[in-house]
Amino acid sequence: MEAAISSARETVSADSNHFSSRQLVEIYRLMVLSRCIDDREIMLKRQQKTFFQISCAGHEALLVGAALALRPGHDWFFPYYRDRALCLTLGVTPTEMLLQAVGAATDPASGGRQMPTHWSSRELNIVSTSSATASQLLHAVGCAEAGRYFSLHPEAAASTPDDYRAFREVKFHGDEVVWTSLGEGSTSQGEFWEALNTAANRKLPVIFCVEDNGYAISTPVEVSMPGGNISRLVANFPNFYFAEVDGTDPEASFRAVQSAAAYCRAGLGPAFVHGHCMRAYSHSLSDDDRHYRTQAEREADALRDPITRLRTRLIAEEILTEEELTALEHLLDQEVAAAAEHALAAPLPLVSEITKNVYSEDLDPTRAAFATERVDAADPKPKTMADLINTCLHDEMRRDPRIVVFGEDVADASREEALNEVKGKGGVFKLTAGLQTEFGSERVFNSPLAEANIVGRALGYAVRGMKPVVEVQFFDYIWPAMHQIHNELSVLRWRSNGAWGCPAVIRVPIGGYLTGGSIYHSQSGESIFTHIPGLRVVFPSNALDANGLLRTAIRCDDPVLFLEHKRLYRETHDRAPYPGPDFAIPFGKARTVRAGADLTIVTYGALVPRSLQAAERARREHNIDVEILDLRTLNPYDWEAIAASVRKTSRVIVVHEDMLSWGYGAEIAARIGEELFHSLDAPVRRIGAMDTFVAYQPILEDAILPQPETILKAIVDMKAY
Ligand SMILES: Cc1ncc(C[n+]2csc(CCOP(=O)(O)OP(=O)(O)O)c2C)c(N)n1
Ligand SMILES: [Mg+2]
Repeated sequence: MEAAISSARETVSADSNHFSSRQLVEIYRLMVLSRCIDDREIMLKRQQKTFFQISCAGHEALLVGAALALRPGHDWFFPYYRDRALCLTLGVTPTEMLLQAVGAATDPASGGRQMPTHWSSRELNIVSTSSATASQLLHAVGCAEAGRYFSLHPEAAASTPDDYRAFREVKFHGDEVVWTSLGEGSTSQGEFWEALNTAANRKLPVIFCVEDNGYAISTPVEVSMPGGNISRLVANFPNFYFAEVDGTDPEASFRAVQSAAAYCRAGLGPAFVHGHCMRAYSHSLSDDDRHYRTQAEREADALRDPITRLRTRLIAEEILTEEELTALEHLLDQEVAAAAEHALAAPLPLVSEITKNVYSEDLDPTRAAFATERVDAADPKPKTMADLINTCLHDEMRRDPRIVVFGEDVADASREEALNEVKGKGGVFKLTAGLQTEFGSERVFNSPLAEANIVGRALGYAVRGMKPVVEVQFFDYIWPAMHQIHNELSVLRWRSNGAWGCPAVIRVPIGGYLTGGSIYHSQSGESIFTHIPGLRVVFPSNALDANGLLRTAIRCDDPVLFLEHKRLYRETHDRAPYPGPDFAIPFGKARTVRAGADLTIVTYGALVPRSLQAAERARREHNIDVEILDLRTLNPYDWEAIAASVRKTSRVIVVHEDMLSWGYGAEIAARIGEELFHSLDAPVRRIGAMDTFVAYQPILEDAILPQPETILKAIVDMKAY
């Protein structure tokens, strides 16, 4: 079969106008092979030997045509679940597909973690995709940007044993295109429009292929979009090559994608290929389209089945006889049956390996190598947290040419010429000030005002081996990116069983105590992110920690959410001199802010200085000696330090700014209760904000957020318990 695919590719590419008889037969073989795998999977599902099925049936012609116009292992692919015929033509084997269907340990795409048809192959540049409709489009955009960056800066591809680059191989050719596809229903997602926006604006070599089968499960196309035709809606996007084709015709599909790829390779911009397919089966095996489509409609659609159409043509043009076709189909069915037997005999995944690849198996950010000494700076003047974050970004960008910084308003000035006359913006909090001026607009640039766009593109950059250090302007507005963070960034490594990783850094100003910050500029919510496996969460409380932890975040191989408390950015009490360009702090190591014998406070962020104030007063006014632990990183967190301190003091309060209920403290308190019960002389206490929003009027804000007085009162109560 591999020989047949490559001969189809060679012969098709040699003559792009019309397929020869031999080419048509090879295409038919691929289309039928795809259908045979679907049919075999359906049978296996009915026998309860597999657990889910969704088919390519009706999309085969478009996808075989498309794949023959592209280059496996050279171009990049962000497909969706219907793209079996595409992946088959690119080189994924029937056995590999069936290994995923049965959930085998040897399923090369995911090791039994993802449903069937969730494609992934490092060798073929097929990046693992999720089930979420349309989120892969932004990854394709970032991937194309990274490809362009490496071709302009090949030196950035160099590796080093000292950081994530040791594990992030870089492949680029300079003329690769990025394929991404979706159903017509999924064009309603905001991420579709966000992806088109950036691809058009930056003239990126991305082919967006809409596989229009007229339905999104049971919702017909005219309900999904005004006018019922996506080509009409996108027609005014600048810089695009557009093609609308009969996706049941492999020849028309091939020509459209070939022209699209040529346009992209020439650097003219992205392409939009709209293929009209049909759905030969119901949406998936969990759906029955007889419940919402009339028989007449289904029969009319069946007349457009691409396999029937090509079969009829092969007979009409006397390329193959009915008997020869039947024999070929039988052979393909046998080949797939053999692949299924192989898959059913394959080893199953080990329960003991469930947590493998949640995080990088290669580079542990808690390791001692990240504990480096600070060096004495020429300038001993203490710097603020804002200064030392900015300095760290400068240092790391000098050291690592793979770092790009983007987000809303992070550039000094998008209109570069303005910088001859003006100082530059560099972020609404000025944390990225001067980066564009020093490193140029290719490495530091403003994104559109769209948070999913920022995080989704970051994933695309990271899978190509780059290090995006992006900014979400306010924690309060991280929610549009939540889908990308939760369903993509954090899970990419696990779902591909370690084949892909996404070591991006997302910097986010967080928190209240701003006097007037109100509901939408004061939010906390870190526990929502510590609840996501695969994501490191960092929350420094002072300038020195922010510098050292950001360096570890940038050099490590996991995705990191780096939370920066706005109120701490320019405080005087938490300053420190510049610690040198290699100062790093390992994750998962708490800092003892104040040693004490009577009671432990476990805290982080803006509650560190407030707890310290309370502890000083407890000492002075009540002779209570409080120990304060600053966790510094929330995932991982330093359980050993907590346990050692609680064993010593036997009393503990967990203090945070976020709301009390279901907050970060609930987890820590529960674990202390479970594991340190016999060391406790009093129940574990928690202090957090009221279970409400943060109000604008300062007297309300003061009452809503925890204050030193609240902490002091709890200390005194606890001691008396
Ligand atoms: C973000 C998201 N919402 C909902 C779903 C559930 N879902 C899976 S496929 C689908 C319909 C997709 O229709 P379309 O884009 O036309 O693709 P088709 O399946 O028809 O090829 C829906 C609603 C999902 N997977 N992801
Ligand atoms: Mg559809």
